[in-house]
Amino acid sequence: MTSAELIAMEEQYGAHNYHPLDVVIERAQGPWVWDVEGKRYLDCLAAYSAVNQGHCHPRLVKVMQDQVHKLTLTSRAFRNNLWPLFAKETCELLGYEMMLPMNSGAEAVETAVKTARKWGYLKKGIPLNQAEIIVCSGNFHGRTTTIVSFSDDPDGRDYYGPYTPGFVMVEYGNLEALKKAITPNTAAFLVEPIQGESGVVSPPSGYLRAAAQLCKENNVLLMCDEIQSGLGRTGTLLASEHEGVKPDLITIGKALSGGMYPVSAVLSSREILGVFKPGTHGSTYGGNPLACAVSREALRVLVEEKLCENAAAMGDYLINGLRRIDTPHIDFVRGIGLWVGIVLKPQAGGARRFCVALKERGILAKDTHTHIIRLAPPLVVTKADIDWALGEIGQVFKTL
Ligand code: IF1
Repeated sequence: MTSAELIAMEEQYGAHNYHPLDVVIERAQGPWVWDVEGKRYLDCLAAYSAVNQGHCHPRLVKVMQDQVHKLTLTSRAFRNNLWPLFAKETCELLGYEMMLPMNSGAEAVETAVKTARKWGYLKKGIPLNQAEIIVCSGNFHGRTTTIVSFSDDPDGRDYYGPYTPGFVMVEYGNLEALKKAITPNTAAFLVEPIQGESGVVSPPSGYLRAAAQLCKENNVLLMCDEIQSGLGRTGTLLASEHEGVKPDLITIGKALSGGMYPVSAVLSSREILGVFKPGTHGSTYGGNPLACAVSREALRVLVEEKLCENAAAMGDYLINGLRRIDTPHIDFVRGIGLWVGIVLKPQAGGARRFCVALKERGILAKDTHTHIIRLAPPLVVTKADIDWALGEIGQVFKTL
């Protein structure tokens, strides 16, 4: 079937909760994808950083294939031989004592919210049902009814009420606002070290470090959502490392399985995750052996192929190259590691038309917040790939 036929079918039978670019992808390898007509594109979204290791990484494909013949799901009613190893290796790699496995990112964030509340009542002594969690403006943590309850994005939030209470929003990057919002009932501060959906927005330097200190002084848990920022994207295993911060709790997902399968987790201390007793939380697929097998390998690939280092080096190279593009349309380029936002001037006519033009030239990128082109290729991209992409991007800015 042709792209046009498949697009028409999707529009007829698929709910319209997305507005994808009109490219119908059929296969992929590393940072490259091919559409049904055989045209090749450089994937500069990497499935929102889920395929940091590159598409269809041979080691991940092999592990998936091998494990699928052996054991895929036991449920947590019984033990499996891989969950202990996945838990131990992930805790050791990221420096935490304990881990709770889920599937989607939203489920990991829900787990973090539950952890904070329960810790607040059982350990901090907050009066029952009074716990508050502080969140940031511009946040994106997922799409469950509770999570959209503390979003300020009208598209993601409107008409899904009644909303879950217990969340207080402060301006992202504003330390004074955070200080003012903390009360004796504050259980946790939930924050993305860098905001993806807002167009790769870093808070002022020192913010996360000072926030961590504030949390410590007030016995408030610092919970960092590293689902998108973590696992190499910014040039380090966790984005919070850039500020020398070790959060009390982190959520990870996306690249945890290298795009093979939804796997997410919450990592924290024994003291904090110890609030969960048998029967108080769980998931049918959480910690399943197929997920454990592929995620163990996905983490090994990150480390052994030095993908953090490559993200840092290639990210600098990409950002510098973009800053040299001579065009009236670009206001400025920002980013960290291989996570880059090209912020266009208002008169450029919006980022979407640039993304459509980039697609025509073989580059897949996603616009965000109207005026920002986001580039976040798999961390396996090479200097040659980026040189080629810079040439094409330069041409797009010349012709539009
Ligand atoms: C969509 C954004 C990216 C996340 C953080 C939790 C989740 C996400 C920091 C939930 C998910 C995605 C999902 C995707 C769009 C997207 C996104 F633009 F909306 F913000 F990546 F930039 N925490 N991010 O970024 O994880 O439940 O989806 O596994 O269309 O919803 P999930």
